[in-house]
Amino acid sequence: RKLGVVGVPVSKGQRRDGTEKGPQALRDGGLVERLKKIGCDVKDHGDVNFGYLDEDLPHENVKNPRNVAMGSLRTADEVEKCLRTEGHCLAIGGDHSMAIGTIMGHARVHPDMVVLWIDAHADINTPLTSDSGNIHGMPLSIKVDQIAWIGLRDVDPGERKIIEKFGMNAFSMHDVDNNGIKEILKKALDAVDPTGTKPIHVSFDVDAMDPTHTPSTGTPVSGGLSVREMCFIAEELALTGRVAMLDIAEVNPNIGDEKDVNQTVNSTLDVVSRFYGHRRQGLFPTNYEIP
Ligand code: DIR
Ligand code: MN
Ligand code: MN
Ligand code: MN
Repeated sequence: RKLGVVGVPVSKGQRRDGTEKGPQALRDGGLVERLKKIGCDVKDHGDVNFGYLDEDLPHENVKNPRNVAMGSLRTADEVEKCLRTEGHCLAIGGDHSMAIGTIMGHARVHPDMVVLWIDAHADINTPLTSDSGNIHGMPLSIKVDQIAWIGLRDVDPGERKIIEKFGMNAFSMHDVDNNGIKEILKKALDAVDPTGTKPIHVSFDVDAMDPTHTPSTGTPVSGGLSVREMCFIAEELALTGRVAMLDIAEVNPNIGDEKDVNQTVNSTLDVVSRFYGHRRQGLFPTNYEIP
């Protein structure tokens, strides 16, 4: 199957440098080779230009508003082009403000798409509810019923208030512990796509996983999803055949030592390949015969 890769090297959506190196770390970890090996016809579009303005004063409490906004528009254009040519787009970031552009680009191509946000954080702050002023905590400020979360365990008071006020579909680690990942994934999918017909946008912040698997990330929170639970999510979603777009956010090679970075990249790539058909039960190429 055809798949385009777009690098989104943004780091101005949060306070730590390093996520701009996420796309290269994932490529160096063998992303494209791994996808080709499982039969994907991969085209790497390279990185979106995140050339930064030097002067970017905060707007109220929001940090780097111009840089993030300009990069997001370029991201949206590149994602739109990719989806129109390859039909499937994998966006590798970059902090999670990358999703402003990827969702914008995706929505231009599939206005009926729904979002599964897999993250320790809800990222639905607005400039009014945000304590940090970091845009990576705000990319979802516009969506209401086309989104479900899985993996939450660090939700700000204003975010919780928004979720309850609008009756949004937020599944925390408590829910995963209570019902198991299979049931929670089903609930999340039923909530956003009851007819099972819509294009799916998966936005995967690697801090959704436990920091033992993905230590090199800016805001780790203990008690996260295991690689096994993430692999299950990815395999099940791959079986729907409807994942049009996948974001990988918040890999930060500046955090931790070399071992931490390798661990983070490898756990992430193990999951990514499951989104594209690499099943734990095993695979064989078409026409393969036992020798
Ligand atoms: C926090 C942290 N809720 C904020 N958000 C993070 O800054 O708005 N998102 N880390 O991934
Ligand atoms: Mn291109
Ligand atoms: Mn996030
Ligand atoms: Mn997060």
